[in-house]
Amino acid sequence: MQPTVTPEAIDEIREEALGKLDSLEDLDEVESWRVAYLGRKGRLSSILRDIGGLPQEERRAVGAVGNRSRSLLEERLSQRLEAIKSAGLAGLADTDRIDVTLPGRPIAVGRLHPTTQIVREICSAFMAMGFQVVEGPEVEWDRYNFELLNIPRDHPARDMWNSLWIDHRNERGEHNMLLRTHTSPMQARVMEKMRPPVRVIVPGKCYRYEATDATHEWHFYQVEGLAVDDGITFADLKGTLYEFARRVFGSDRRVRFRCDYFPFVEPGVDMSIDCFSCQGGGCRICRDTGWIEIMGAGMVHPKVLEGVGYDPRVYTGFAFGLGPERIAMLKYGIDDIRLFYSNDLRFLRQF
Ligand code: YSA
Repeated sequence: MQPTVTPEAIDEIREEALGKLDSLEDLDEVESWRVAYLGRKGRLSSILRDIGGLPQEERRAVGAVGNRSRSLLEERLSQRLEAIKSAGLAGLADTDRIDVTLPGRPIAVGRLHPTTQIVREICSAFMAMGFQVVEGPEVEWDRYNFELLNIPRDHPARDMWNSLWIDHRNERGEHNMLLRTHTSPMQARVMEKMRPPVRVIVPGKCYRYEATDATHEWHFYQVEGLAVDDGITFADLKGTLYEFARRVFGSDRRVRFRCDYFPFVEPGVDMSIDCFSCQGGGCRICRDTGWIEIMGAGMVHPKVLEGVGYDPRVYTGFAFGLGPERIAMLKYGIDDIRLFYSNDLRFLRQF
């Protein structure tokens, strides 16, 4: 087919394009105009492609008209773009302008949960005394949570730990998996893997099927401690726990040890700190005792040592399990443990 490109046709397209250019008002409209005339399939570009098909003698003259027209349209296009951009800025209301010298808006920064903070503080106090931190599973076998701790199936001592059982049974049809009720199962797990000397602390979450009140949650943290070696005595236990209390609470707070029963220690004790709220006088928080219990402890029972293959005639040890939330309550004067996990930012922001 004969090409229809003539200088007149080029002039017509150019004039049409120029005629529209001044009425374009924004960058989108300018872009559409560019595509319509100068784009790969635009009207001017398309017609100029036909120049190659013209006879030799016409090609040069028509080509010159075409190139001039393209250059002119490109030049006017960039002038129009500039005009629109500066008119746009001038037209902006003061509120739309960006003042790059203004200070940035502060980014809301999160913080560590108070339990995490106190767990770290407790771990640091024991690490400074030579303990190493280990962690273990929150879903535990009956064997570790009870049996290896000298609490056989159907032993009444199991009632001390109201348990949340998992629907998993052994070959005799008995439940054998639960959410750990304390961090003590890690005593057996650690001793199975390590030979003495052992000095570990185990922070982690525990779960109990029990009613909540100001000092009891159904899920809470514990930090377990275990030290086993030849020649460890009850004096080491007391010395370590007094030093811990001094580091966390300062030397002014009063500490009380009392005999207590745990099947996996002999002898067993609990340790309490004088109540922050009534200074020992008795109130709702301490249940009128003047003391708040923060941990159970004792000398590791020979049966527990035997159960993991340690010779109790050679090795002795002490262990303890403390409640970080109770320690935070005593340290910061928090009167209800349920505040820790109720997600109230007014409480959490204070730490
Ligand atoms: C005892 C002797 C050892 O050789 C080693 C560890 C232990 C502790 C034992 N395993 C235990 O769980 N004892 S306990 O039931 O008295 O809990 C220990 C601490 O956990 C308590 O003193 C308290 O601080 C915290 N605790 C217990 N139940 C809680 C709780 N904190 C919040 N809510 C609960 N429901």
